[in-house]
Amino acid sequence: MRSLKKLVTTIANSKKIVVATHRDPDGDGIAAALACAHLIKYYKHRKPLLFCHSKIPLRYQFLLHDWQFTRKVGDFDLLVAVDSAGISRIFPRVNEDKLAGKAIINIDHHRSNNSFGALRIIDESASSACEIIYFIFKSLKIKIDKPLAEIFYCGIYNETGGFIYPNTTKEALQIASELVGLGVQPGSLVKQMNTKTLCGTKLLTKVLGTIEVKDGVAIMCLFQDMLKHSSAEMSDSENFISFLQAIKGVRVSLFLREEKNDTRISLRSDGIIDVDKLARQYGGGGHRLAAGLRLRKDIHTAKKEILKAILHGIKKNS
Ligand SMILES: [Mn+2]
Repeated sequence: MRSLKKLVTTIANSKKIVVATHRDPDGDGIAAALACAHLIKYYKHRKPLLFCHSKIPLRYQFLLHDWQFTRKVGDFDLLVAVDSAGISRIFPRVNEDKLAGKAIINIDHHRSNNSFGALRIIDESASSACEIIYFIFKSLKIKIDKPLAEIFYCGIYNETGGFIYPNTTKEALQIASELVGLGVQPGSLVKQMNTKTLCGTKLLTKVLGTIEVKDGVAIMCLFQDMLKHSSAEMSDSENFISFLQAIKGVRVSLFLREEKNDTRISLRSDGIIDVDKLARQYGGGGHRLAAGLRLRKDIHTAKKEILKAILHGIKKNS
């Protein structure tokens, strides 16, 4: 409760506010930023700036209505960071001087959160960043209208993989039910969110062609030329990894994406290894069963290195 009072006074005392989510944003990160922007607009009667280093994927753009994210921040005195375990997840090439003297509010649900910022509202047991912000709205008794209810629903739906991941808690389902009570129509909302482009679907067929399964580990790669040949975008591949973890006998999934200067790696586990711990050894992080990292190495070297670490972890734990 004390942190909520501080949250409200910090917002009230700030002039230029930026709400930021992590790069390569997922539905929870985008929705959490939008929900926070609504909260700030409620108190300040004007819109804060919304920042994301990456482009917002097409399938989430319907949530924006008259909001937009910018990829440049000017001067500000308050940064509200959501769904981000560290500042470097928001600003990849951060200049610490730029943040000196600024107020920072850190709202997150990642265990790997490195506790940046003067005010931290971090709850590892929350299903999603959206769940934390939903409870902030409830505690402050701020009315949630239908567009905002849709934002919360999409965030929680996305982070729980459509209410199937282990973070699908009683609270998550209860909030979802309350949101439906506020007018959310899950069927049409989820249809909008799950819409795929033809290019994205063609990309999927190419990426699925690379699947290998070895000793309970499924591996899949996305190469730059696949993007070119299918005219798809990297963000079209956000949920591709779910195909790996669904394969019978697979305990850990490794999805590697070749980017311009590095390799982006997503990991999933059934619990046999803690992929958050593994990712953290390489500067990444996330959750015990789902995490990610980037390696400044080519995709083939990255694959060898991470696969070795996974197999080592499995051997140690079995
Ligand atoms: Mn999240």
